Amino acid sequence: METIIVTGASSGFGEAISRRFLAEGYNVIAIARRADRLENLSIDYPGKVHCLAIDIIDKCAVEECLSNLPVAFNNVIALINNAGLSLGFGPALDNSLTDWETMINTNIVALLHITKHMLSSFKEKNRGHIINIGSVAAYYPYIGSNVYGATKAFVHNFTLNLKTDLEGTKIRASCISPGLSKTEFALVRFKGDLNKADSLYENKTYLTAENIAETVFWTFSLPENVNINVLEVMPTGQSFGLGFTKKQ
Ligand code: NDP
Ligand code: 8X3
Repeated sequence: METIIVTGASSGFGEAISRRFLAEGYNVIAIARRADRLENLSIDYPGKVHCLAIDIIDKCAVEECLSNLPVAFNNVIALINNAGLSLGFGPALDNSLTDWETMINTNIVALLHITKHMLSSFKEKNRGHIINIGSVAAYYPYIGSNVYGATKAFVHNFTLNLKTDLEGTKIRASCISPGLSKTEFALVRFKGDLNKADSLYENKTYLTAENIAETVFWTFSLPENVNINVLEVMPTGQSFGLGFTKKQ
């Protein structure tokens, strides 16, 4: 059965992307740390979801799990590198180095590790699609984006370089870069402060997880000779940057 790997499948975009592919009949390998959330997917689509409750920063766990996939899930035809996070919203001087390292390790290092692993199997089959979730923060700086924006600039640039190296193969590489979207992203960024998280969306239009799931599925479902390189997707009402003004 054709199988899609989705990282960060326990909430937000990743959960919606998983559900979108499951609704089309694909099997899904759902990766995230929160096992209970992944189990919900599995309950809704019995036999169609292989849950991997792991931290993607843990290279050994990733390697071990992806090298020993059950037969029903070993025909992987797409990898959706979606897991990621932003931590902190202050200017660079106020941010913690630990938070910066966590963002780099999750948004860049872990993404690279999983991609490298799957590339070998895609190369063997001369088939596969790597869809990386970037962000508009890669292109339009705003106060508090600093290292987060830089990690997403890496994701953007890596996707284009990967596509270059895949010339002559049938493997596709795409970067989908969303703007402001209502998921658990802000809650994580504000470290569980629901009021702050909610205030980010006040009086603003935002994308939904389902909007991005649809975009990802469309990118994937185009004929295999078509490669979407980069797609910027913003809510209609968003301008460039988050429009925050720092109090002097
Ligand atoms: P959510 O916080 O809702 O989802 C993030 C997902 O990533 C969760 O499933 C989380 O699972 C998983 N994750 C985070 N760290 C790890 C880890 N170390 N190991 C395994 N899984 C991990 O946010 P979004 O859905 O919004 O975010 C998805 C992606 O979209 C991210 O890359 C984000 O940067 C990007 N993005 C988000 C935008 C937005 O406005 N929401 C806009 C543009 C891009 P768990 O905690 O269970 O491990
Ligand atoms: C996050 C998108 O617009 O909140 O990746 O910076 S935005």
